[in-house]
Amino acid sequence: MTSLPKNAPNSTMKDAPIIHYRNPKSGHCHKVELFMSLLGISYINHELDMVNGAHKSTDFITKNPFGQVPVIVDGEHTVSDSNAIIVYLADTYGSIYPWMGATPIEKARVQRWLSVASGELAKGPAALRLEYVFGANIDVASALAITENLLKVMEDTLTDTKSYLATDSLTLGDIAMYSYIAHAPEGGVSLQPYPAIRAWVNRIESLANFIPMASSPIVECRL
Ligand SMILES: N[C@@H](CCC(=O)N[C@@H](CS)C(=O)NCC(=O)O)C(=O)O
Repeated sequence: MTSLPKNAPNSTMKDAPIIHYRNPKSGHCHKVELFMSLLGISYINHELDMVNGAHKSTDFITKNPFGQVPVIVDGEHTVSDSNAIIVYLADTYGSIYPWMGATPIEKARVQRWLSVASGELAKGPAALRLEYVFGANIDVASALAITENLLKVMEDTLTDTKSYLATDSLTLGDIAMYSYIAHAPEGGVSLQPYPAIRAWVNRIESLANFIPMASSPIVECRL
């Protein structure tokens, strides 16, 4: 098992646990939960009954007007959007470890992967999985094309750096990308042709305090 990066705390004292509003099969939520676990923050998962529209209830809309999970409530602060949440957590509980990168160019590289996570990752592998796991209607041809290009870029990046996406150590860029890439086979996307990506997935899964996302059935490969 790999240790947490140097300077990252493995336990953080808090007065009260963070409340995490989530769906257990959401990679956006897993991203948040994984990061809270890596940081050793105490939190409680609150499962939203999304099948019956709990995420569109008046109460939940006051927490996130977009009616989406994840949302966290940390004392007086309510934060929504998975990338916004991990940035908040890193700044609040991440000690002096450079989760967002240490230099201007590193910060730019980390931010780029956060953008990829809400762009290509969401429109590609996450959308393909959404179709199979939740029965969503998506543009499959577009999602497959985006996914193929994304995996090639990631494979080339990780082949060059041989470790992590943005810098030579773990950053929020990796946390933001991990869940939907690791679970891409649930959307019919095989990671077999991508050895550097598979090694990166294993590297993250070897971190102390790593927690997995609930698995869904692996379906026939379409990419
Ligand atoms: N940009 C948001 C996207 C979150 C998102 O798409 N959440 C999905 C679950 S994975 C959701 O709540 N969907 C319900 C809806 O959009 O009505 C984030 O990163 O948190």
